[in-house]
Amino acid sequence: PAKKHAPTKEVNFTLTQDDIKFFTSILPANGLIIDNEDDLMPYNIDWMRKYRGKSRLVVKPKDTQQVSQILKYCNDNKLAVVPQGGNTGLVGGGVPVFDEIIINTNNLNQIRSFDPISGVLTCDAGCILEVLDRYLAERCYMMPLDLGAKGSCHIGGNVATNAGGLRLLRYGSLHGSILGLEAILPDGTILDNLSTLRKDNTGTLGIITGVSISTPRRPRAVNVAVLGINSFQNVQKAFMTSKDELSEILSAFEFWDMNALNLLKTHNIQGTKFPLEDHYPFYVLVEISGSNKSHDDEKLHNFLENLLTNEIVTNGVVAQDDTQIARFWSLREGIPEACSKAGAVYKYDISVPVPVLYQMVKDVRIRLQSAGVLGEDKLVSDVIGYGHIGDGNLHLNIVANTYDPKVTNLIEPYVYEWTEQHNGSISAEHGLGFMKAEYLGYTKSPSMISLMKQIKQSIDPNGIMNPYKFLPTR
Ligand code: FAD
Ligand code: 2HG
Ligand code: ZN
Repeated sequence: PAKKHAPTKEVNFTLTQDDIKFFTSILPANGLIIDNEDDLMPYNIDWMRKYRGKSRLVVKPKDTQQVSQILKYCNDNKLAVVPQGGNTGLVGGGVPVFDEIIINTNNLNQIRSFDPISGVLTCDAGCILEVLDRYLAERCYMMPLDLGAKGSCHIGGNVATNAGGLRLLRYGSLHGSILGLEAILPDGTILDNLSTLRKDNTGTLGIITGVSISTPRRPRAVNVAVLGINSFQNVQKAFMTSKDELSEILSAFEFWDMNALNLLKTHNIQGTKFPLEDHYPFYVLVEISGSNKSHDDEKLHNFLENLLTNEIVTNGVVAQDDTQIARFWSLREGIPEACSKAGAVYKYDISVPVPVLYQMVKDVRIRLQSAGVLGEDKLVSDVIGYGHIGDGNLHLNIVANTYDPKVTNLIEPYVYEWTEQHNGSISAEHGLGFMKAEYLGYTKSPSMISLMKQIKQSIDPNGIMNPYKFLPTR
């Protein structure tokens, strides 16, 4: 992609025969990939196909000791590394920029313990989120986070990015549920349960190998409604009403716009059958989770009736069974996939006060239209707004045929400046990664950045750990 401030390579890396000898001596044949371009490709390129590195080596350690040995060797020999989980990150944090060695957590996939009384789960960092949730479901518990990438992302990657997701509204920030971490520092030191590492959410200070997490009891009664709404003003009113009327059973409040719906239909995501027939400017998915099905469903029905009577929503439907609940959710969760089908997608993940949240989408549309790049057969085909209203988190997706510097320059730094002017954050939940490293100044003060650089320097003096990410290089 076009980068205004492309980094220059800082840490040299030439894979020698001695290096290969070392890695093959500690890892089994299925624990590493060397120099096979086809096999390396899925690890070198990110989910959006936007960031592509040229690593010649992927290592897949199977335990903490191996991660420690690998990092010690890399540090001693000044070999740069990038930690990688499920590679579903959306800011280019988990793929190499140049030829850094990829340390992938696929083989760190053991559940270590679960205590059914406290609900505390301890597991390897490479466990897949959905696998953990299924394991917990059998024991009447659940993971305190859920996101569209659950089938691939690893809990270590979730913790490293402090992923938000679809139920942050109910269960809070993931870091609030993390009780302890096991992590390896760049020099190979194993830190066991060091609580200060709770704030190591960048993947630039160490590699998480184990996670201890407090999990909530799985609610017995869950239901979902989808609403069709005519204005963003009314989306906000519906949110306020949901807090009033659903209060303790409210577990998600998500929105998307009509453009997102059109894209879902165009790409027929999951054989999309939409619950509401007409097209509305905005859609909202409300989820409730409680313990008394008939009582909770009655609350949801009353809530919907109240919204309809007061003309806050134009239409609405409540799911009739678990299959419908899953189908409603698959619409919301399918939007990133639909956006990625067109060829290229510019993703911005911003926090702003809810009243101005959708204004960003409108302003970007106007800007791209005035520049003559938005429309059918133009560089940009669509500008989509969706996200987690409950958390004041907008996902702005700009759908294009290809990543083009002309488009990039129209959007960046415009989007970041807009966010700053509206007292927001340029990185609500996806992290900074490679994408936003040079823009950290929009979110943090110079003194804060300087302190962060000092911390990084003291823990990773050779700069081997995920270089070019998170912190500005200049
Ligand atoms: P990767 O992509 O592999 O890595 C992400 C970052 O973490 C990189 O910087 C990497 O170096 C670092 N890292 C990975 N593992 C470790 C480790 N063990 N130790 C140290 N650092 C590590 N995010 C949200 O917040 N909310 C959402 O709702 C959401 N929905 C998504 C939906 C889709 C369809 C997709 C594709 C992504 C979504 N994401 C969402 C992005 C989200 O950040 C990731 O899905 C997830 O948290 C990353 O996990 P991963 O294992 O794939 O990490
Ligand atoms: C979501 O909420 C994810 O679906 C992905 O955070 C958002 O792709 C995006 O922009
Ligand atoms: Zn999100």
